[in-house]
Amino acid sequence: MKWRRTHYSAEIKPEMDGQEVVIMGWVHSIRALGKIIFVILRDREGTVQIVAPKQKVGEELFKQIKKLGAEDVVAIKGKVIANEKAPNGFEILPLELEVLNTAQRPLPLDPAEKVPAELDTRLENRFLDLRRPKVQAVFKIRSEMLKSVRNTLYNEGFIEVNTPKLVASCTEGGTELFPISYFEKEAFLGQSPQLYKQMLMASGLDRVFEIAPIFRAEEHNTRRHLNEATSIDIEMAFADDKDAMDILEKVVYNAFLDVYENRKREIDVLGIEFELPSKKFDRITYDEAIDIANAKGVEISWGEDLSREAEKAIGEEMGGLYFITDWPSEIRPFYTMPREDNPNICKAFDLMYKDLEISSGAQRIHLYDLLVENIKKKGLNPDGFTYYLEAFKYGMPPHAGWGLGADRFTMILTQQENIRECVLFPRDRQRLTP
Ligand code: AMO
Repeated sequence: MKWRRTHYSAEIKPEMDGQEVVIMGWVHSIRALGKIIFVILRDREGTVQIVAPKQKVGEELFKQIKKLGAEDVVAIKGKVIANEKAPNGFEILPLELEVLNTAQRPLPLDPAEKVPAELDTRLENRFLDLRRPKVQAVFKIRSEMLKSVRNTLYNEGFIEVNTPKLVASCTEGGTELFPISYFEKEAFLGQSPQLYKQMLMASGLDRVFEIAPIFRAEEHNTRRHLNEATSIDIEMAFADDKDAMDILEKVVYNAFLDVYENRKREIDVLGIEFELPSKKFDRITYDEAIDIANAKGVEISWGEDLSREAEKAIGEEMGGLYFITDWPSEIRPFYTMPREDNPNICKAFDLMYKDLEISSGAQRIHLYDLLVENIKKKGLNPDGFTYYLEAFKYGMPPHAGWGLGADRFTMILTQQENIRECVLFPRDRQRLTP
C-alpha cells in the first residue's frame, strides 16, 4: 500500500474543491463512454464518483482505470472537483491509482444490488452481502444500540461481567439445551447467564450486566428465533421488579434516542420511518392482556402462556412498546418471586414491541427455603442446583433483573422482518456455516 486513506467518501465536501485526497474502497460500478470513464467507488461511509476523461488523466492512467472491474479493491489519489451536477456536489479527478486487489468474476452476489438475491443466497455469501449499504446500515445501528446500552448501564452504576458459557445445568426449563461432550462428562452450552448473575448478587457487586451469546436448541424455524442469540442481561440487588423495569425503560429509550441522533444516514439508507417512543412505556397486566386477546376473538384462558395468535391480537391493540406484568406463577421460571398477597401471580414482566417479546425479567426469589420449594414445584431436582443454592444461604439480598434480546432489539430499531437480517452469521436449524 503506497498511501493511507485521507478521507472516507462522506467526509469529502464540494468546499474542498481543488484539494488532493486519497480514497480507498471497492469498485461499485464502472462505465466507459469512449474517451471518459465513470467509476463509483464505495467505502464504509458511502460512495463517491470518479470521473476520468482521457485527455486530462493521460493515456497510461486511463488504460489502468479501464481495466478495473466490479469489486476490485483500489486506492485513488485524486483532486476534488466541485460540480453541482455530480452526486453530493463533487467528483474526483484521479491523479494516481493503486490496485490493491482484484475480484474474481462472476461474483456470487452483486453488492451493487442491481440483481436482487434471496436471503439464503445472501447468507451463503455474507461477506459480499455485507458490502451492501442497506445491510451495513443494520449493523451500524446494532453497534450504536450496543454502545448506547453500555453507556446507560455504566451511568446507572452497573459493572460489566463475563460468566461461563460451558455449564452443567439448565436455567430456563430443560428442553432447549445443547449438550456437548466435556472430557468425561456431559455439559451444555449456556442458555442464559441467569444463575450466575443471581449468584453475583450474593457477592456484593450490586449491579451487573453482561452482553453475551445464549444458546437455545429451538427446534423450529421462525423469523424471531435463533439457536445462538446475543442477550443483554442485567441483575440488580436491593431492587424489585419495578426498579428493573425502570432501568429497562431507560436502556431502551436511550438506544432509540442515540440511533435517532447518531445514525441518521443509516436510517435514510434503510428508508424507514424512525419514531422515538415515549419515555414511559404502557404497562398492562397479564389479565388485561388476556382480555384484549379474548375480545379480539382469540381463545385463551387464564394460566396459559400467550399463543402466537394472542401476541398478535394484543400487539395490534397496544402498538409500540409496552410491558405485560403480573404473570401466573405457573408459567414463569422457578426463580421468579411470587406476589406476597397472591402467590399464584408473580413479579415477572415482559417487554413487548407490538407482537414481539424483546425482554423478560422479574424480581427473583432471594429466600432459600422458598427457592428450594419452587424448584421442586416445577418438577426439578434441587440437587442439580447445589452451587447456585449455596449462594442463597449466607446473605442474599433481594434482587431483580432482565434479559433483553440484542438481535430482536436490532430488529425493531431497523424494522427488519427476519431476525437473521440482524445477525452477522446467523445460526438456525439449517445453518451452521459460514
Ligand atoms: P427469556 O428466555 O425470555 O428470559 O429470554 C430473554 C430474551 O432473549 C431473547 N431470546 C431470543 N432471541 C432470539 N432467539 C432465541 N432463541 C431467543 N431466546 C431468547 C428474547 C427474550 O425476550 N433468564 C431470563 C431473563 C431474565 O429473567 O433475566 C431469560 O432468559 O428477546
